[in-house]
Amino acid sequence: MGSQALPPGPMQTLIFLDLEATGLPFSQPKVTELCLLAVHRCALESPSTPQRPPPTVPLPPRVVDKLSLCVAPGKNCSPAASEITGLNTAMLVAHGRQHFNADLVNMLQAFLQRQPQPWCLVAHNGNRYDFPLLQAELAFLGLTSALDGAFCVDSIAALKALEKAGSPSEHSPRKSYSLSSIYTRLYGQAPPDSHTAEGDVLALLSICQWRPQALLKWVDAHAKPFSTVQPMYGVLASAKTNARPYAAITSAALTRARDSSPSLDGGGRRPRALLPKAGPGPLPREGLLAPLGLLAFLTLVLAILYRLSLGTPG
Ligand code: DCM
Ligand code: MG
Repeated sequence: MGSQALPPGPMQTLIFLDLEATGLPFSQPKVTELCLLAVHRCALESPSTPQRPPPTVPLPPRVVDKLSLCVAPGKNCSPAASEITGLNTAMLVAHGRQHFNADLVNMLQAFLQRQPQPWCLVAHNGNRYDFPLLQAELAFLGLTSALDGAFCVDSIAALKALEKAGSPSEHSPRKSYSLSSIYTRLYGQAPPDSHTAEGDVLALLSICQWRPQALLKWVDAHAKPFSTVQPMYGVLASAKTNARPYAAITSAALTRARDSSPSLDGGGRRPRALLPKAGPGPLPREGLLAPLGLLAFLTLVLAILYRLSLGTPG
């Protein structure tokens, strides 16, 4: 699906998304927890639960679908990430959590398929964190197109636009648009359970319920195909050759990619090597083997010649 596709029309389902991970983008993070909360647009257009005016925190819609999972990341969490999320790799492994594997991708697809289309993923700072990180995890499995049916928006941009439209005089470029700052500004209290995937998703839903009609209008106008999101970091070229369109990911392909032998460190194969997007990295091991082999061979030849020369009379 290209970015030049026709406008998709009103988004039918908003899927609020939050990822916790091992660290910040420069450390090539891996996901430790994810939560998706699917809400039909009608729940935002005309709330079924009685809503009191701000600063009371809105009640979430009665009808939602929620998927929340912990994931063994396969690498260490940074101290800062562990501190704020309350998760660490040893704990996730001890609890038998599995890697971000093809089963998980299958589950994401099944979750999406239960929602009326078009779907729009909504994440706070999603353009810089959650969406590229999700793409990197998919690329790591060679399943780069798995979520290409979805659209996505960043709620930071949405809330900036909504606050600006609401009170242009109060708009300041230096205002904080972190999730907890917006939540506190709107509702006069800190969001509960910050930096847990579910807590952040519920807080995100709450701020999006502040001006639901305006939010939906903004989302419909700014939703972009998830396929246009670049992975946060690269994977080795061989992974890209495995990329298949969404519709073509057969259950057989998913089975091939599935973890077959969960191991102590959270289970499963290491599908792809990570490759930084920029900057010099270590030489691939295959590239060193040829010159090392040649060197060993020449050393052997020299040793044999030396022995022969010692054994030759005169
Ligand atoms: N993160 C981090 N250090 C911070 C803030 C965030 O390493 N100071 C990483 C770890 C979190 C992830 O970003 O799991 C997502 O952040 P958030 O919990 O705000 O969604
Ligand atoms: Mg979070």
